[in-house]
Order: sequence, then C-alpha cells, then structure tokens
Amino acid sequence: MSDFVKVSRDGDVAVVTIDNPPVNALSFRVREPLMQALVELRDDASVAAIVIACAGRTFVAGADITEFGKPMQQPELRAIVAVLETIAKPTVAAIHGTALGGGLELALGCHFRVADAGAKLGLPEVKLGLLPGGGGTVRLPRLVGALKALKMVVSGSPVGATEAHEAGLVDAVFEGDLTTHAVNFAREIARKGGPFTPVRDRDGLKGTDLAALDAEAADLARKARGLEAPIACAQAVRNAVMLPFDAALAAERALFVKLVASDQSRAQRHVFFAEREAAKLPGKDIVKRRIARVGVIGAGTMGGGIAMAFANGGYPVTMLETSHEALQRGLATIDKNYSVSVTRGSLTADAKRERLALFKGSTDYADLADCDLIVEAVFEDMAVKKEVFGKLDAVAKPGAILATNTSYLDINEIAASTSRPQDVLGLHFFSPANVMKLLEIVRAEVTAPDALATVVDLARRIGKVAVVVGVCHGFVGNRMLAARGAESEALLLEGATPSQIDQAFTDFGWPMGPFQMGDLAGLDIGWRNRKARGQTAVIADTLCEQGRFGQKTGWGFYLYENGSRTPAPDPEVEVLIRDKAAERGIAPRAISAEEIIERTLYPLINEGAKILEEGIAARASDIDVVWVNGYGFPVGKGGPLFWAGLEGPARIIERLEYWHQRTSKDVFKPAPLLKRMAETGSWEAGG
Ligand code: 3H9
Repeated sequence: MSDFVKVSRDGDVAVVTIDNPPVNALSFRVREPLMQALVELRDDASVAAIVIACAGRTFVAGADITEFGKPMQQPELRAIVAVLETIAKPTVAAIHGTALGGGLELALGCHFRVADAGAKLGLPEVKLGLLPGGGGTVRLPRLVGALKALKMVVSGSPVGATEAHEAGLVDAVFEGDLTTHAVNFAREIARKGGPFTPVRDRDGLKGTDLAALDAEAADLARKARGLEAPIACAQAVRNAVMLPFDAALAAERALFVKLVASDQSRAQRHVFFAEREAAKLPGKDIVKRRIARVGVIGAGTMGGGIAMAFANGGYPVTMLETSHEALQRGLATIDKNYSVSVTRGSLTADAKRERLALFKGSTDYADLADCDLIVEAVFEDMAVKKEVFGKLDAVAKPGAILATNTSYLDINEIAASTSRPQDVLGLHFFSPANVMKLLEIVRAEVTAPDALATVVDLARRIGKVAVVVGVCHGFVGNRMLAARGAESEALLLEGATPSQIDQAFTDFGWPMGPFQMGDLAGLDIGWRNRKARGQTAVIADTLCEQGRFGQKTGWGFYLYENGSRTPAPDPEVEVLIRDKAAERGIAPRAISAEEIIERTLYPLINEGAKILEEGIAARASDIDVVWVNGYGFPVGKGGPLFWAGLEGPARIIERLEYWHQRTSKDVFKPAPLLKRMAETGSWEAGG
C-alpha cells in the first residue's frame, strides 16, 4: 500500500483511492502503485468489481505537468490504461470535481464512469499546447461520437456531468456520497454479469459523417492562429475514425511526443504556471479582510463592466453616479449586456434575474458606507480622482479598501490625499471589464499587506487572473504598450502602411495589429491622452482632427463601410501618410516584416526588462501573464519575456543597439537587465 494509492474493500468490491493533493495529478508516485494495485486486483478472485476514486477535492486533474520535458518514468499512463482493459470484471471510475486530461483518459480505460452531479469532464491538453497522449483522442470518439469528441478535444473545454451523461461519456450521475453510489453501481453491474466491453471496442464511430467532421476541423484550424496543438488534436480525432484502434493510438502518441517537446507547448505550460505563481504573495498567513459588498463609482463603460465582474462573482454591488439619468443609463446597459448573454445561451433568464438583483443604484456617497471595497472608475484626471477619494474618505467604513481604476495616474499621490493611505490601492481592469481576464493590482508605497492579500484573493473569486504591480506611469501593461507604439508612426512615415504593420502582427500570432486595435478602441482616447500630456502623433492626430476615430465613426486608420467591422485599407490615409512624410523630408522605402517586429517588439521587451529591474513587477513571468491575458500576446509564444529567451537576448540587444545608434531613441537603449539576461540566461537578478 502506498501513501498515494490506497486500496480498501467494501464486500466484494475493491475501491482504489488516489490521494495526491492538491489535484491528484498522475505523478510517477501515483502511477507506480496504481499499476501494481490494478494488477493485483485483476488477479484476485475474491474481487468482483473495482472502483477507482479520488480523495480530496477532485478526481485526477491530469498528468503531472511538472514531469513534462523530463525523462518519463515507467509505468506510463498508457500502460495503466492498457492493464485496465485486460480486466474482465467491471471497472468503474467515480468522478467528482474534475476529470481532466490524463484523469479522463484513466476513466476512459474503465468499463463505466459515474459522476457527481457537480463534476466536470474534459481534455484540456490543447491549452497546454498538447493533445491527449493517453488514448483520449482514440477512446473518447468511441463513446460520444467523432464530432462531439472533436469539439471537446480541440476546444479543451470541459462538459458538466449532465451533458456528459447525455453524450454517453458517463453512465450515471449521483448526488451525495459518490463512492458509496459507485460501489453499489459496480456491485449491481457485477451481479448482472458480463462480458463488459472496454471503450476501445465500443461502436460510437459507426456512421461518422466524415464530411461534417472535416468541415468542422477546417473551421477550427482557421481559428488556430498559428497554434499547432489544435491542428494536431483534430488530426488525431480523424485518425481515430480512419485507422484501426492501435494504429490511431500510435499516431496519437507520435503527435504527443512531437508537441510536448515544442516551443509552443513549453510556452503554454510556462503561462499555466506563471498565472498561478502571479497570485502568490509573500506572507502566507495574512488574515484577509471580509468583502461582503462592493461599491463602484461611475456607471460608464468601465464602471459598468467592473460592477458586472463583481456581480458575476456573486457580490452585491452599489453603483454610484452623479445623476439619476447617468445611473439609469448605466443600469440599462448592464441589463442589455446580460440580455445578450441570455440570447447567446451563455446565461439563463433566471441567472440574469439573480445577477440584476445584486445591483443597487445611488447618487449619494453616503450609500457607500456599507461597502467593504469601493472601486472608482471616473474620469482620468488627478483633480477629479482626488475629489472622489476625499468624499470616500468621509463616508467609507473603517478598513474599507479604496481602489482606483486609473490606467496611468500616480496612486501614491491619490493615497496620500486621504487620511487612510494604507487602504488605498489600484485595481486596473481591462475593457470590457466583465470579459477580460487580466487585473493589474497596483500596490502603492504604503498599501497594507492585508488589503493587498484581500484583493488578490477576491480577484480569483471573480475569475480574474491577478498580477500585483508597483506604481509607475502606465504600470506594467500600458507602459510597455507605449514602448511598443512609439515606433508605429515612425514606421508609417518611413514607408510602411497600416495594413502591412498589422499583418506583421497577425502573422506573429496577435489577434490584431496596433492600428486595428486603435480603430477598435477609438483613436480619440489616445488623442485625448496625448493632448493632456503635451504629446503628438502626427498621423493619428490628423485623423482625429478629421473626425476619424475608428470603427465607431466608420473610419480611422481603415475604412468600415456600412457598419462593417472588417478594416478595409483606405487610399486617403496612405496619401495622408505620404504627404506628412514628404513634409518632413522622409523618402519612403520598403520595410520588411522583420524590421516591424524589431522596432515594435524588441522595445516592448526592453521596457519589460526595465520594469523588472525597477521592481515594478516581481517576476518576469508576471509580465508575461499581463501580456497574454490583457493584450493578446500569442500564448504559444509564452509572453514577451519568455519569447525573448526563444528569440535570443543577444540578438535582441544587437538590434536594439543598431536602432539606438540610428535613432537615438531611449526605447532602443538596451536595459542592463536585458544584458544580464543575455549573459546568464535568466531574468532573475543575479542570474
Ligand atoms: C495531460 O493530462 C496529458 C495527458 O493527456 C497525457 C499524458 C501522457 N500537474 O489551478 P489551481 C497545481 S496534461 C501538476 O490553482 P484550482 C497548480 O500548479 C494535463 N500540477 O487550482 C497549483 O499548484 P500551486 C491536463 C498541477 O482549484 C495547484 O495544483 N490537465 C496540475 O483553481 C492548484 O491548482 C490540465 O490541464 C497538473 N496537471 O483548479 C488541468 N494541475 O498550488 C490543469 C494543477 O503550487 N489544472 N496543478 O500553485 C487545472 O485546470 C486546475 O488546476 C484545476 C483546479 C481545474 C484542476
């Protein structure tokens, strides 16, 4: 008997319990005793049936991801599943929590699967740049059909117990003590007698519509945006249909071996662990403050989105506006947004009613007195923010956390203007705040550790990926974005077109390029910011002067005719760019995609190195988390600082120095930490 796999008996039913906290991953220390237990129970004539269950909060959540990239210790999961399939007596997986990846593959090795009503089942390997490598792509289609399997494997999204039951993935759903139900289920099945058909011999592939499968696979491939794993997943499911079982299994294995060694999968695994690491703060035992009600000041796009994010996490919200009309407008928009979700089927009408019941509106600051956290999302102006915080200081209860959603302003200054700077911090949401995963949590100089720990925990509860950052202009994300954007206009003036630059970005894997993004967000936002800071951007400013604000006005860097959201190149903009270049005596030249990347992404990395050096971000991986979750940096490249390691820091420095020499611009001056990284191969200070 091992600490990680225990065998007990309930009459003639054996229960194998995996106990490998926190998520019962199939580490070597589990696989070895599990294999041994299964072999013994198979050969034990006194055992009529076997149940595989898990201790703790979940069934097996997958292979142990930390073992990837190291030599695989035997027995592998595939061998365990193969042994399961040699067992003549009924085997039953008892699934609670999540059966994911290798966990579901283990369950697919059993004759039967029973699940707790709240369980979720899925093959999320694609999100780690992988495909299921323990037979999942070959067995799942035999149970649920090829098309359903394709969708599950390529999306990586789990299904609930009820859906799994309807699809044939699960044989019974129970509420209450699952192991007892599973034992009774197994005993009853054993009593009825076999033979029991292993999943490998089930006939779920009969009548597969290959044309429909290929059409779906082609559609999914189009959306893969340069990622190899979704394509491999689709190929593996197709193999399951076309090849004999063992050949399909071998083909799956070959694809897995290739992917697990790929840079993309390494990058995606890096992001997986980076996201979890980012939420860790020093000082584990800090007592968190109680958050029962949240206040949000401002019911515009940002305030409304923030309020929805909290309501979606189950928190009652008090929304404050200056006028009754503005408040009603804000609440109506929220109602409309939820209605869209109901129409799309992502929210039930009942859930919408429950969410809306969490909102309370007010125009009186005194109504914020019972809030434990108050987030302001008012106009981005220091005087306005200070006025708001002055009022909050007067009404908020002692110990309430006072947060600003500022994107750029000095939070130390805001905090110092109150009588309780220790309770002040930044919660920088990204628009639309109810959708975007990233939350930059800004720690001001004197923010209390328990206030910080409270909001980090709260962020997780409302489904956000939190990264704690320090105070500087633009914090981590927007400060690096400014460094990326600095050269965009220069590239235009020197001869590149907006679509050429955007194309270089989308070829790299971004969902869109900087000009498409500007048009989508509204060019007037940047224009207003520049004016406030005495800065100019000749092309963007001229477009704004002409009323070209982007998609919302039908034109910006591109044309959007008849309400279209698809950007069409506009010859007028190209003439404008050439004219402005001529005025400055710049002769246009051909600009390569490589130059575009060098002049936009290398400064982005360089700025990241400066941020790390200044301690604004605690870890290089935190910066990657910000960029992947907040700005669409391709996850298959792992974030800017991870990608810098792949691209080669020495090359990046060489090219930065080249551009620095040519332009004398600060963004190209290599950061000392980047140089150290080139020498040591590590972003950690001191290597
Ligand atoms: C696979 O199965 C391949 C096979 O097809 C083929 C094999 C041949 N391994 O997320 P949490 C850690 S690929 C190692 O905060 P939650 C995690 O790092 C795998 N460690 O909890 C964290 O550690 P720490 C397919 C893992 O309750 C701690 O557990 N499976 C693994 O919010 C708690 O995690 C997946 O992709 C793992 N597999 O969410 C599932 N999983 O405390 C990945 C977690 O030190 N996991 N850890 O920071 C998840 O999606 C979530 O963890 C889960 C729980 C939903 C299970």
